[in-house]
Amino acid sequence: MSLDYVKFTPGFERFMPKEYRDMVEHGPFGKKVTVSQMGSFKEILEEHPMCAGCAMTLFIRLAIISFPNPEDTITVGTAGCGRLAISQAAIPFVYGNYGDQNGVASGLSRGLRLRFGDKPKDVVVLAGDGGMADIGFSCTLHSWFRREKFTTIMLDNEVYGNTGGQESGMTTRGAVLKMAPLGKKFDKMDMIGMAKIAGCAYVATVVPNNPRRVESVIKKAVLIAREVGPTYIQAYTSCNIEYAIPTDKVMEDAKTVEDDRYKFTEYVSDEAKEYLADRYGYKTFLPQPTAAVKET
Ligand SMILES: Cc1ncc(C[n+]2csc(CCOP(=O)(O)OP(=O)(O)O)c2C)c(N)n1
Ligand code: SF4
Repeated sequence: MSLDYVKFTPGFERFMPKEYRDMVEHGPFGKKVTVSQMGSFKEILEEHPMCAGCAMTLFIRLAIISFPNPEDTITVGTAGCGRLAISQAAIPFVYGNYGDQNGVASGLSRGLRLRFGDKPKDVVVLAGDGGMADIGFSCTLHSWFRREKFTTIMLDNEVYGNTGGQESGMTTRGAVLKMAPLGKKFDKMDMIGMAKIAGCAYVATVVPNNPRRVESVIKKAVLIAREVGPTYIQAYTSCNIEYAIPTDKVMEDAKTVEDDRYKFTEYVSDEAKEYLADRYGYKTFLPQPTAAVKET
């Protein structure tokens, strides 16, 4: 985990596979790339076996491009569709039992801090709504209550996509799915509210059809998790298969859902605001001068 693992051993350049040479020469490691430059550099995640048009894949690509230091980042995941793509990425991916991702990430993050001290090594959990809010719920919540310093990103497709359409706690009330034919009887879980109560220093909701916004929230979440506390991003990443969304309408659906019930929200704790402003120059978080009171 450093720039060294994406460098050639002198004298071996020409023996390396083309994919590897491309990654070293045209990849994002050690450079600052942005989502606006997509298509002009070799991405850490390019090939994957997910369904055509899957919004989750687009979101994962955007998220990985947005990592502030990809060469110093470890992703953690679990069973579910997302791992099929994340495990193809050219950065380390830790895969445990279904639902234990925030427990694994807690140990990993602590271990990396002991081993590398002040040099930031970012730990980012990327997992589905079932893995995070259902079977992994206690691991998720307890990691936040313990104020573990890493980022948790929910790939919220509002269904168990990988196993063919069971309802999850994040499915909306009334939704009819292949394996929930009578419609879900309970409300979508308020993981955003729970993240705030449990002590996350940064909490945001986002959809993938606004790449610059995705980039902005991922960067802030990862930077804050380095020193301030846990951060949580909940991303609407529709499952076009289980919700029968035509491939060419996936982004349209994301926009409709965003306008309707998945609006962009961002919560930044005061400590996190101060940290982002002081350490990383986020001027919007600097205290604003109060307007002079006009004397009458
Ligand atoms: C302990 C355990 N129970 C069940 C499974 C089967 N399983 C694999 S993926 C999955 C559901 C995934 O749903 P979600 O976490 O929402 O992710 P998605 O596939 O929708 O992205 C289940 C139940 C498993 N792998 N391990
Ligand atoms: S089943 Fe759904 S979430 Fe999974 S890869 Fe296919 S479209 Fe994406």
